[in-house]
Amino acid sequence: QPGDAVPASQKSTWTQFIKSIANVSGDLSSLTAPPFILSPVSLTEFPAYWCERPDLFATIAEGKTPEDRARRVLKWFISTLKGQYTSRNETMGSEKKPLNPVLGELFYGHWPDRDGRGLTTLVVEQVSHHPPITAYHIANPSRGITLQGHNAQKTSFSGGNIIVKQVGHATLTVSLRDGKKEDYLITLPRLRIEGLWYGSPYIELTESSYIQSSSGWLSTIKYQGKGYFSGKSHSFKADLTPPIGSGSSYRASSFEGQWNTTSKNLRTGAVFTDVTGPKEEVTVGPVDDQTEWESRRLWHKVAKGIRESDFETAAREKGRIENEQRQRRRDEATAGTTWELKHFTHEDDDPLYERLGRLFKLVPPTEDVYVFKNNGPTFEDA
Ligand code: CLR
Repeated sequence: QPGDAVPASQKSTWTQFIKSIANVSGDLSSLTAPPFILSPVSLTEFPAYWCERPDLFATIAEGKTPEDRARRVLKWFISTLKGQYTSRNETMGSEKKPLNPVLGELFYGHWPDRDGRGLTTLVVEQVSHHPPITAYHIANPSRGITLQGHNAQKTSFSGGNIIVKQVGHATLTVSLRDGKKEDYLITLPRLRIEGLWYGSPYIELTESSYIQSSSGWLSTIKYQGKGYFSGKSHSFKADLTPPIGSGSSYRASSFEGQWNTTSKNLRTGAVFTDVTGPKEEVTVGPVDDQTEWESRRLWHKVAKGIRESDFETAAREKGRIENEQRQRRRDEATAGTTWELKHFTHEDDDPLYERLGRLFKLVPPTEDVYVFKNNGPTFEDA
């Protein structure tokens, strides 16, 4: 039944919220949602999903050939999807509305070195508030692997579902033994948020995304949800294809399955991805040691309010943060200054994106980029 998962006292606000989504296109972040759908976690924490299987990230460097590495990048990428897109359903019962980060909000974390895989570090900064844009940098220096990217969303409403187009891209760089580098351009899938009427939203991925390597290997990933009569939810098929013009010495391979459970190599039947086992959440320093710009400290009282169903406190504290932000912007306007980013510099075009884009011609010719200043904190290897 419509509204089944909505607490009785919030049913009418939920209906109103759904209607307001239908009328607002572009940016949902500032819409006021009923309390039951609020998450105590800020969007600046989300880039951590990229590395919750740090071993898979680290072993990309162990690939012996361009094909081998491209396959490992694909395997790592597919293995992150469960965390990225279904973990809120698992921990909070449904997809929720994350806290809308403030400009300059920071999130730091790491995954400790274990069994020689090396330390992996994470630096996230909210680089724009309106529209919300989050930039991140993840690195495993001892393995020579770096992932960097930024994320924004364009939302629309269709057939009762929210459609989210992810704006932005990620690039992954692997340093090879001979001093050369191999680069990957990663584009992001489109999301469809279903189950809204029932008050229990969840994400399905649609259309396709790509992983384009400087070596010429290309992964094309097609996403599909449950069909009307058959098919399983969270399905994908990925084709890994050799460089154009490389002749018959290489052959393409295909992988198929569900990104939230397992998948296999279509030709050999061997297991490709298996995310049924535990993942490793990012390690974050205690709130008391954090600066006032760090996400968990900044949102501490709001998050506590949401967790304890004390929505009055949550709303009051959220209002306080938002007013403070508005005042800051006014002060900057009067002083004729602008907010300075701490860890990233914004550039209008991304030479790496352009170079990889030209190889395959699957993406628009240019996109902007947030370049990491290489000034992250020193992470204690716990
Ligand atoms: C952010 C980047 C991550 C992957 C990811 C997962 C879930 C997405 C989130 C991104 C962006 C914000 C998002 C969220 C799901 C719901 C939420 C689209 C793309 C919107 C703003 C909230 C809608 C409110 C309903 C749940 C009621 O790598």
